[in-house]
Amino acid sequence: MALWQKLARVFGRRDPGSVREDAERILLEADFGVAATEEILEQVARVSDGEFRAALERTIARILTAAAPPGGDPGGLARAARPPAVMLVFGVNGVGKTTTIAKLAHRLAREGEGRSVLFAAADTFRAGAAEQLRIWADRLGVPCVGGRGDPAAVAFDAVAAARVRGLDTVLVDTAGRLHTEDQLLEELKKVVRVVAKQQPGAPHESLLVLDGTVGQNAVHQAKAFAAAIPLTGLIVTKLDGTAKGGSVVALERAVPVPIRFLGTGEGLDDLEVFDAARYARRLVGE
Ligand SMILES: Nc1nc2c(ncn2[C@@H]2O[C@H](COP(=O)(O)OP(=O)(O)OP(=O)(O)O)[C@@H](O)[C@H]2O)c(=O)[nH]1
Ligand SMILES: [Mg+2]
Repeated sequence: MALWQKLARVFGRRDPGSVREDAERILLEADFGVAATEEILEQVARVSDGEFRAALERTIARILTAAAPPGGDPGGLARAARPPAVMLVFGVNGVGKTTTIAKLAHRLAREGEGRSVLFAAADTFRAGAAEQLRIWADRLGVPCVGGRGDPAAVAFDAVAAARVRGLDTVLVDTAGRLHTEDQLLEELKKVVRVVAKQQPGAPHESLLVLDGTVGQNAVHQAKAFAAAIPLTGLIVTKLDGTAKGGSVVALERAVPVPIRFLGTGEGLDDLEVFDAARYARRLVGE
């Protein structure tokens, strides 16, 4: 059931006593989180009965546009004045990093973009991680380097390889898991430092992938990564078949980083450019 269908019943009641409490429960159940829920209820309380729906949609859209994407277009992935553009993809294990990298490469190679991509398998922690990226690389016809050794060294070699081959974009797959979160963040910071020294303007994108079905956990991850690494965008995955789309709003309320893409399935085409107004409309429903 769309959010509005549930909320309309609550707002439509004659007895205003429990309206706020019930509306709050509905929003929290949809993973909006406490901060966004409070902001929404505050805004909605200011309008008269007939305007609830519009106020709800407007407030959600405003939260979702709090951080502006570079160049105003969430789907526009950075280009480098001096190629290659280096795009680092981060996130904890299992959120969809490797799949998202394949989707991004597919998008970049398509007509209109026509960009040449190289994959860097800098997840050298988990056995099998590089192999998974290689399978995507073969399917997409994209070269893939790395797979062993120090992740920062893999990223460095990948940038050098892209220069030699005249390729314009390097997509770096990183580990989602180490023994501790601190260790993981330190390792990723090192990757950032190394490519920044090597290539002017790098990393041109630092994208954090988050699983849209894990609620408050994703908010915690976003805060931890955003505090450690300057991020240029969030990508929220697994939004197909979840009734909990509020997590996207909770995330945007929690960190000042624009949402760039949504993952809506396991296939190469299941990547949507984020559109705040459309998302708010869809989330609220008719
Ligand atoms: N339904 C759905 N599944 C997804 C989506 N994105 C990724 N997946 C699935 O989630 C699982 C994990 O995806 P991976 O791309 O391997 O995730 P990862 O972050 O690289 O995982 P690690 O390398 O283990 O840290 C796979 O089964 C993917 O097919 C999505 O948008 N929707
Ligand atoms: Mg992976």
